[in-house]
This record gives sequence, structure tokens and C-alpha cells, in this order.
Amino acid sequence: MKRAKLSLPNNYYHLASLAFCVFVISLFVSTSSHEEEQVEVGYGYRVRSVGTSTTDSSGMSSSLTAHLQLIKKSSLLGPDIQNLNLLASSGSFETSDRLRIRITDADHQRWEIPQQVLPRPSHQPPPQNSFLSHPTSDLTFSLHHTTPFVFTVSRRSSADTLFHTSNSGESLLVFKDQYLQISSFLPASRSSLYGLGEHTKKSFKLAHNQTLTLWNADIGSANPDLNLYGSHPFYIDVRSPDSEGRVVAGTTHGVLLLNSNGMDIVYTGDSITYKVIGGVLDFYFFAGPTPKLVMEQYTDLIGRPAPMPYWSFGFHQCRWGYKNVSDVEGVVSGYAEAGIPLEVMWTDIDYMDGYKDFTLDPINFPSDQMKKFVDTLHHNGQKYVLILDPGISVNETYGTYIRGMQADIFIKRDGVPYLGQVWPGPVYYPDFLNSGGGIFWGDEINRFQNLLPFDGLWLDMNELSNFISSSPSPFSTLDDPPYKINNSGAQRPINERTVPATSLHFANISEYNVHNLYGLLESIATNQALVKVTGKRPFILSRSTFVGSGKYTAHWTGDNAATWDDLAYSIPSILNFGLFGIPMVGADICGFSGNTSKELCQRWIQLGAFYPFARDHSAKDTTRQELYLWDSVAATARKVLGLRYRLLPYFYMLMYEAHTKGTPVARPLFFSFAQDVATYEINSQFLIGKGVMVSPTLKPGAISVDAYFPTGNWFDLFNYSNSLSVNNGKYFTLDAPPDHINIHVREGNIIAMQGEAMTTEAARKTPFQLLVVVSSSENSTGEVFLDDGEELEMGKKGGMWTLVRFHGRVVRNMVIVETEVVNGEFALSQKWIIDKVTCIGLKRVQVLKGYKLITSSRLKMHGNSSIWTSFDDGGEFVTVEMSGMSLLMGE
Ligand code: MIG
Repeated sequence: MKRAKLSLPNNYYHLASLAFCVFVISLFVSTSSHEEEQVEVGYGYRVRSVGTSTTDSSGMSSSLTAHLQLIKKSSLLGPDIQNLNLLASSGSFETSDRLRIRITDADHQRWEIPQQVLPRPSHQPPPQNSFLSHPTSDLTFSLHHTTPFVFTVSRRSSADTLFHTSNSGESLLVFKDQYLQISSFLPASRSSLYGLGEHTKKSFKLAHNQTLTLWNADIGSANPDLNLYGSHPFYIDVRSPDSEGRVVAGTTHGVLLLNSNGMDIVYTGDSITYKVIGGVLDFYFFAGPTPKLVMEQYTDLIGRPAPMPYWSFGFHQCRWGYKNVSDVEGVVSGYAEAGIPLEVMWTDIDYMDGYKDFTLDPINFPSDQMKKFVDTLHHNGQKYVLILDPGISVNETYGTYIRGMQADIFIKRDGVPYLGQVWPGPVYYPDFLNSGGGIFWGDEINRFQNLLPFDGLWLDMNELSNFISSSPSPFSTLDDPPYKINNSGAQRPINERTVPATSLHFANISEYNVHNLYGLLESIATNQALVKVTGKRPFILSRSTFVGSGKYTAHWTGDNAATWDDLAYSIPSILNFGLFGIPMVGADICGFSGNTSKELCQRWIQLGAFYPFARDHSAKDTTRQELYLWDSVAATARKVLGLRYRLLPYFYMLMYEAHTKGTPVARPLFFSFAQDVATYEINSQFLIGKGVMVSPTLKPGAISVDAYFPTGNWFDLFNYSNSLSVNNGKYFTLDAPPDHINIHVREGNIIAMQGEAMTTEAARKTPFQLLVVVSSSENSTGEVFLDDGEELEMGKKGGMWTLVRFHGRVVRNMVIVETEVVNGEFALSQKWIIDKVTCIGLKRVQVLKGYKLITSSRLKMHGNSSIWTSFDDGGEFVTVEMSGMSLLMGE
């Protein structure tokens, strides 16, 4: 029998510690004494017994248990676990669109993510006959093979196999204390995978033959392919049609391995292999069958994205290295003088006294000046956000430290708080698994808010980041586990520059197991604190994230570089976070590290103006990059941020959609055009919502851009002209002069826009304009969601909000637009009006036949009302604009 040999990490011998040497020797012995038979990491399991419960009307079980028994021992990577339990549940218990398959040690409890951290249904079998009230799931689980154990997950409606664990030697199921492995075959030519982050990727669609490592680390996102700040073991698989024609193009499912331990995921194209260093195998399959439905099903499990305050969709300015209050004030006035909207001013660690959280530098950022500064911002309708790092300076004269010690809430190692090293020097790290840690943190936030009324918090360094690497404990295999995940692309020790894995959290939970959860836990604690302290909808920006973080925080992609490559990589990164359920995401505009250039910054603000989260941020000692510093960049910023601010109601409506359904704000093209397989490959364009496409220029010196357009009529959103009529999706070369980014809106959309202004507050006071992009082949739809922009809940029953849905259609030579209003009272109380309706996409021939304007009785036309028509460049389409109306929003 041919057995593949386990390949050892390259730097295996360099890393050898005491525990390691023992391992090397035992390996040596075993290979030398069995010259013929090569050693396998595992030999799989056999199914010993199977039980089912709750059979539904079609005879399918909605729950199945199986007992698995080890086939043969292997000593590689530690002893095997003898007996495993498998529970597969679907149908009535999990929702009908979700299938859970959990495999764990039958005899001992193992680490699993606690319910308080990520609430989810427990895994007891469902009560009898509860299936009756539920539709049948499209996902089926089957035990494909019993010796060795192999299972499949298929789609009932098309018989497509979605997951098929391997029965071949090197990729059999392995289950050891510190090494779990499972593989699935994939149909390489029909399967497009997205997700599995956080990594910087050149392409959005995952390339074949790569290892994706998940271990949260303070590694700059300017480094492609390395494990970065967050861990999301979730992918979606967009399928192309099969040869029998049973699978429709774009049929999509999602797969989550809910596990917080470090892992490597090896994706070859033909297969995916998870190599995990702890926990259990807890898979969730989401049936889709559209990308949108997968997101709805995924966020139903992990938590819907947090609503973001309206103001957070404005433009943000930050920099590491602002010198003092007057430096920061100068930036605020620089924006005002240049006529570029600035919503939020940020300060980085510079504001702190000796980099201590919750303090102000008494010389450069003294509290009286800072208070005045923040009051002035608020007076002008602007906001202020500041940074916090988790490490608390070890300093006997520092109140926060003293209170933390009294509360006894720091992460410990060997019985005492673990001493790390970050910006303030020696630090202890709060333990957010300890409820006392959250209380401590909330109390500090409260005290600081009383000193300085900040509007949001920025959580950095929460991977956890540590400037030192502690040596592994000789008494444990946690610090130096037998399997080396590909940390930092070089199988670096998992303890490198973080809190060591043998450190202990509350209830003696090891850092080894919860390392990847720190950012999530800090976000939860911070969110709870802000709710309590401010009573308003929190705005939190966290660098480190995990499955479920979107329920509490926004995210930025971390330390990119001011390069053209990084500009391009920002698109896959942002789209990925949409898939991870964190739709409020952006990259540092103009680039973080290294010196930006005028041209790069000009192109970056063009793209960044359409990130869900738009912030200019740069590293210390780089050249300044505030947008007003170059005339050309300033002019572009006015233009693109002008459009962004006009689109604020649209972004906010998308936030509502994200919050209620999990749909990303920035979406891959295949979210709207799943049937068009060409969209699966697109890396440099994306959609805002369902119908606004962003096609940025990403190359130096370029004055045109090649952009893909799926079928339909598309119109330049800046001038409603330059229309493109596409019968069959294709690439166009579009003009892209230095001051222009191509933004197109597709037929079939209705967008409620407002006016440009210097703040979101001022923009919200301007009248609405309805852009109706009519279509001869489909109805046009759009929505607007209105509330005060900062109340805790978004769209909750009984709340103060209004939802207006627009439906438009062309009937002969009439355009009919109807509105459907939910909870009109709130909008009516605000007296918002629509003063302009612009119809684009009308065919010239339709209009030449003559058009009538039929106004409803409520549509009041004023003395200065006007209607005008114009023809686009190609002469094919007509724009009809009615202005000077005062149609009440909400009526
Ligand atoms: O060690 O606070 O990603 O945005 O400017 C660097 C200083 C710490 C990393 C963040 C970056 C921030 C910087 N921080």
C-alpha cells in the first residue's frame, strides 16, 4: 500500500525545542524501524454505529448521530483520539437552509467557542415532529462510506455534491489533541471559492494551490498571502453549470468551520484540507442557493451586522503622528477651506500621555484644549474618534492600571499577569473573557467619556500584538504545538509577538484556544460600554476580528502601503469582509506606510470615496496626505465625495439591508449577476448595492480603464450620460482622465439621493432627488430607510423610522413610479421632500412619440417647477427631469 509521507516544516530543526527534540527522535525511530511502511499522520476512522431521529415527510432524517472509531494509531503529531461522535442536524432544528455537522471526542470534552461569545443554537437533537412546520432543506448529509468514514453534503434539488470528505491516504480524517484534519474534494472547474480570511489577496476568487493560514497577527496588510489580523474560516462556493445542465450558473452555498484555533487551509482547486491545531470540527453548510441568501443564512447564525451611525458614512481623516491640538485643528480647517467634506477627525496614539489609554498628553493634547477642540467639532456637526490599544501600562501611578489590578482582570501566565511590551512599554492585557474585564473596560471608557466626549472608538493592536516574543513553556505543548501552522508565511512560532499560548484567561481557558477571539471579545465589551455610556448607536473600528465581529464593529484593512498594488488589493479585501458579515469596511485611503504621491492619492480617493468606510490614514514619518494638500487631489475629492454625499441615503439604506439581511454594502458583481460566469473572475470592480458599479483606475499613468459590464443599460452616475448598452456582458475601454472615476448605475434601479454638503447632518437637511433608471425589460426598484441615524436599534418594531420602497415601470410612453411606505410618520415629522425626479434610460424613440406628465394629486408643482429633456451622447437615451416639486417623503 502506497502511503504519502508527512512532510515536515522546512525550518523544523531550527525551531526545535526540548519537546520538539523528543518528537524528532520518535519520528526517526518509527521511520527507521519500518523502512517499508511510511508513516501516515492518521489512518482515518470507521463508523461503528449510526442513529437517526426525526424523519421528515420525504423520509430524510433531520438529525443523525454516528459513533466513529479509530482505524489504526499513528504517533505523528500526537496520539489519536479513539472514539468520536458525529452529529449532523438540519431541517427543523437548525433552520432549513443550514446543516450542521459536528465531530468531537466521544469521551472527553474539548474546547469549543462559548455560547456567550458567539450565541448559537445548541446541538441537542430536535424534539420529535417539530419538522412538520418547516420546509424541507435543500442540503442532504450522507454517510458515503463507513470504513474509512467518509461523508458527503449534497444539494437535493440538483444532486450536486458540495462537500465530499476524502477516503484517500493522506487526507483522511485525523483527530488528535492538537491536530485535526479533514479534506473535501471540490470540482475545480466548476467551483469558485471566496473568503477564508483575513489575507491580502491579488485576486478575489481564491487561486488554486495555496495555503491560507488563520492565526490573528499584527502583520501589515501590505504583505499579500500572510495571516493577518482576523480569522474567518468561512467561504462561499459559487458553482458554474455542470455538463448535465442540472446546476444553474451562480448556484452558491457557504461553508463555515466554526473553530477558534489556529489553522492552515490548503486549497488546491480539486480539494480543500483543514489542518487545525485544536477544538472540534464544527461545520455549518448554508444552502443559498444565491450569494445573497447565503449571506442571510450565514449572518442568521453568526449575528447580523451592527447598524452604523449615519455620520460614519461621511469622510474620515486620520494620521499617526499629528503633533498637537493645533496640528489637528489645522487639518480640520484645511478641509473646510478647501471645501472638501470632513465628517470625522481622528487621533492616533499621539494624543495619549506616554501611550497610556484613557489619558491625554498634558503638553501637546492637554484636556482643556482637547475639550474645546471636540466641542468645536460637535458645534460644526463633526465627530471625533480616538484610538485605544488593549495593553495597559504597568505603572503604579496610573489609575487605569491600579483599578485593573484591583479588579484582577489581566491575562495571566504562571499565576501572575502576563507582562507584554507595547507602545507604553511594559503592559498587562485585560481579559475580556472575564466579565470583570468588560466591567473594568466599560468603567474606564465611561471615565474618559466624561473627560472628553468622543463619538467612537478605534481598537488597534488587538490580535493581540506584543513587541516581544516569550519563550515557550517547557511544561506544555501549547506554546509549541507539534503541527506548525504557516504563521507569517514561515511557520513562525505561534507565540511570536503575541501573548503566549500558555497564558490563562478566566476559568483557566488557555490563550491557545481563544487567541483568535481577542478582537471579537474586545469589540463586544467596547460596544456594550458605549451603549451604556452614550445611549447611542456605537461606532467601533476594530483591527482584529473573528466570526461574528460584524455584530459589534466596523473594520479597516490595517497597514497597507502607499503603492498601486495595495490600491488594487483593497478591492478583494473589502469584498471579503462583506462576506464575513462586516460590511462597514475600508482601506487606508492614499496608503498607510510609505510616501504616497499626488497621482496615487488622487486615484485612491476616487476609489475610497466608494468604500463603505472612507478614511484617509497614514503612518508616522510619511509625507502628509490630507486631501487638500494638492489642488488636483482636492478637486477630485470634491467631485467624488460630492457624489458619495449625494448617495448617503443609498449607503444608509444598504446599511439597513446589511443589518436586516446580512447583504454586503460593497458587493462582488456576481451578487447581482450570478448567472454571468465572467463576473466570478473580477477583482477590480465592485457594486454598491445591487446596481451602482465602481470601475476604478488602478494603474499609474493610465487615462482609460478596461471594465466589465454585465448585460443591461448602464449610465454614468456623474452626468447620466455616456450610456453603455450591453446585450451580452463584455469589457469596455472607458475614458478615465485623472480627475474621473467611472461610476455607473444600471437600468432597473431607483436611487433616492440628497444634496452635497460639508457634513452628513447638513446633507440630510437637503431635499431628496429621485433617480429613476427605467428599463424596458424589468421593473425598477429602490428603497430609502430613514431614522435619526444614531438611535440604538435600526428598524426595530415600534421605533422611529420610515421605509419607503419605490417601484417604477414603463407602460407604453408612461413612466409610472409608485411608492410603498412603511411607518410614514417619522419621515413626515421630519418634513423631507422630494423636489426632483430624474428619469433616465428612456429610449429616445419612446419619448419622440410624445410623453405626458401625469402627476398624482399630491404632487405639488411650484411656480418655478420645470421639466426638461436631454439626449445622451449616443443619442439613444433621453433624460427627463422634473424639478421644483415638493412631494413629501413618507406620504
Ligand atoms: O504599531 O497606532 O494599524 O493604523 O496608525 C503600530 C499606530 C500601531 C497600527 C495601526 C495603525 C496605527 C498604528 N498602529
